[in-house]
Amino acid sequence: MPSQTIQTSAVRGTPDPTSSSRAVPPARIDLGEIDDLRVLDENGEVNEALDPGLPDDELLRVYRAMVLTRKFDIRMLNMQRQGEMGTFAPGFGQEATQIGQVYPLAQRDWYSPSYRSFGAQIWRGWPMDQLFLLWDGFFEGFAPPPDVNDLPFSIVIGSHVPLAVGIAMGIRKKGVEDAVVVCNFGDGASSQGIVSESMNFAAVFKAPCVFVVENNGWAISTKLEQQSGVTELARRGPAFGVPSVRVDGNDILGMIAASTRAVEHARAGHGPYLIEAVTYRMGVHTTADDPKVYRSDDEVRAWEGKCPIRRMERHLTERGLLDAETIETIGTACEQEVLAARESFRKRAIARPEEIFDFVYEELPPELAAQRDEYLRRLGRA
Ligand SMILES: Cc1ncc(C[n+]2csc(CCOP(=O)(O)OP(=O)(O)O)c2C)c(N)n1
Ligand SMILES: [Mg+2]
Repeated sequence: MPSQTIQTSAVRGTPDPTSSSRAVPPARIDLGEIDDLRVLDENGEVNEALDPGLPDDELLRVYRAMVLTRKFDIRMLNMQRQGEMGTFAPGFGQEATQIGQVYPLAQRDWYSPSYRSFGAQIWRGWPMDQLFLLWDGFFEGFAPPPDVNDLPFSIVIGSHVPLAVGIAMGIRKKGVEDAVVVCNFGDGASSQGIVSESMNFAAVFKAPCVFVVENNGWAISTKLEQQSGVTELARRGPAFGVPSVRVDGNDILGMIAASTRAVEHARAGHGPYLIEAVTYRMGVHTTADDPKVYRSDDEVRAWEGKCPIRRMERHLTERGLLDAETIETIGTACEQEVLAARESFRKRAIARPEEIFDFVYEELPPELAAQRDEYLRRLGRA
């Protein structure tokens, strides 16, 4: 990405000695150079010089992970529309961003995600039946599985970013291992003050934390341009002293190259790194949203041609690793895996309505105890 300058308009209230109508000359802000990264273009062509060079079985593994993510996504949306699932945040279109950001992590590393991250969570080892439980409101869905060093995701946007930096500081202070933390958040979250504070703190104290801002252009119905003075969000990093890269988030190989570079940097003790993954949310913000109200069909159509899965399919077909039959076989196997998880979820999803009284007070106040008794009577359970 070339150096960019912004011209500011005249500063309001600046005294002009010669004329009240003459504006002061606009100030220029030099935003400096930022790396722009794309390995796999929309036609499936690879830039050999930047290719992270994954072996064939790994290429197929990341392709399959993206397909599984999409199958899970579509199934969960159908379940929600049929009344079997709670409100959730689909990730349709952001599969490469998801898988790419956690690809270089080892088991000892940590992941602190926001809510649109089930693709990465599945890659990290979260069973899909547990993720179904989670989105259907069962609290046991939230607990990270044993041996998975993840935090439960955050819905309060930006709130999990300082926690990620805190974990990274803990790793650094203990000084016993070279683990790193990856933390993702959206373009909207990036405007929260706590995200800036976290990046600054991480830079000063060299916390081994990789920040991934998933720039999908929208924070619900708020366009990026309406909430950020700089729309290439990677440009924020250098101001904090955080090396940064802007990557095509629909390019799985670009994402893997960027996150590998960032994780190696943090692991080597050089401190944090910022990845801006430029992507697009193809579907609804959550199942409670209707994006037709605020964005055009043309905008969505323009992104259809950038589909991360289609692009990888073209590339792997060109390499002789996929053909129509294997694409079909992988798709069917992923679908079967999701359906098996749904069966397991259905067995476990036994609602316990009385629980709503259980977790606020250690000892229930008398008026709530009375309400509980009445509620249970009405449910026919007492
Ligand atoms: C602190 C806070 N304010 C407002 C909300 C309501 N809210 C939920 S998602 C969202 C938009 C977030 O957009 P972005 O960070 O770009 O992530 P995306 O949903 O696009 O992945 C908002 C405002 C919230 N969850 N937390
Ligand atoms: Mg967004």
